[in-house]
Amino acid sequence: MTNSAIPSGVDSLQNDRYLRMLRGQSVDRTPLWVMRQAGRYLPEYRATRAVAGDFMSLCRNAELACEVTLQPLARYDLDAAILFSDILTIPDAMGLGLSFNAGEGPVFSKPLQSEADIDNLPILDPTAELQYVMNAVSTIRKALNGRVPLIGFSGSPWTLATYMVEGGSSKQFAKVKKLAYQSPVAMQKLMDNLSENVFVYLKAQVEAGAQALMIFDTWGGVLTPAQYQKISLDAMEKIVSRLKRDSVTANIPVTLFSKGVGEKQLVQLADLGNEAIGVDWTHALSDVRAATGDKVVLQGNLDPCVLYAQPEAIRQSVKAVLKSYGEHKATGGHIFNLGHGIHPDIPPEKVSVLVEAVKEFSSQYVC
Ligand code: 1CP
Repeated sequence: MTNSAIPSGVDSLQNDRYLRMLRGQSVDRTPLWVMRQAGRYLPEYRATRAVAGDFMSLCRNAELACEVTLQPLARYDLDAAILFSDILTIPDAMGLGLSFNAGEGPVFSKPLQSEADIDNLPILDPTAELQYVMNAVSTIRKALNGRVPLIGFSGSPWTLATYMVEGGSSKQFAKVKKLAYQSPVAMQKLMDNLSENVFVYLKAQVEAGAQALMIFDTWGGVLTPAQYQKISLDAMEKIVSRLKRDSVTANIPVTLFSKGVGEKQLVQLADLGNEAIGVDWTHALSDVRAATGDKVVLQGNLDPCVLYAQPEAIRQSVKAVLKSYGEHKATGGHIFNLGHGIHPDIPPEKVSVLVEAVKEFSSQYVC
């Protein structure tokens, strides 16, 4: 399925606030979406997941993946939808044996254990092993019918590598960092393979109907500044430059999100030809804005734990994030989001408080 297969005109965007911000056009208020907006904090998500059986079956079923993508939009006035899928679809398609055990994170039965394992990694055909993701994208795009734009995504090569080498979630990242220090050549081969795979995967998502892209570098912050540059940033730079040189993806806005990195690293991340960067809650948007000089749009950065607070405190925190970014200029800009994904035990009503507060307080800042 390609973009041309989607009836033109049928879905000219009714709400294009998110894309306008990324293109440097004027908006009436700050655009807003919520990382992990479809997920376990919503009872209707838990119900659909139970119908699917398990998490990967939900991702593999285009109709159900579409249903959960649209669930948060039925509750809240959000300005973008994000494909319901996971970053671990790529290593799963490579045959690493992904499973999600109840109450635990992801587990790979065949993690990368040797240089030979890395040498044998394929370049995937996204219209073969990952066709189910593209089916979900085109199904969601049709169902949205132009209501809001659809964001496609991937993990960054480094963040994917952490799961592939550790065999799942990690606290210390000792195995993957050991690989980086002991076998830098093998590490580079892994980054090169994943850069290629992420590029073709994101391009295929655009061909299937994704209107913006985001790369999640969730574990960029566990690297030293030098390694961050050499390993994670370098791989993301290759992907962005491929996307910007390809006629299919050249005009698709790209957001890069490295969680847990310092301000210098955010400045580097803003300099790869991408339109936006994600900012976690450990930074003040005012500092990041001053450091990046309105070069890119900043997305973020309310602490997800603020949603545990009482409604009035949430409203004040939303105000503080908007004020920290400050008044928009012709370049740069702000897309409101959390600084990381919403926690599964947040009452859904708290998200309404957040959304209404962004709508109420943000129009004074935009241009
Ligand atoms: O139902 C369940 O129990 C599964 C929980 C869940 C969900 C809802 C997982 C497993 N993935 C997802 C969906 C998901 N994952 C989305 C959907 C779109 C949305 O935002 O609404 C996205 C964008 C992701 C991306 C993702 N998966 C990231 C990057 C973003 C981030 O949150 O940092 C990462 C690191 C993953 C790995 C992953 N998948 C699932 C879990 C529980 C994890 C994290 C494990 C860990 O902490 O290491």
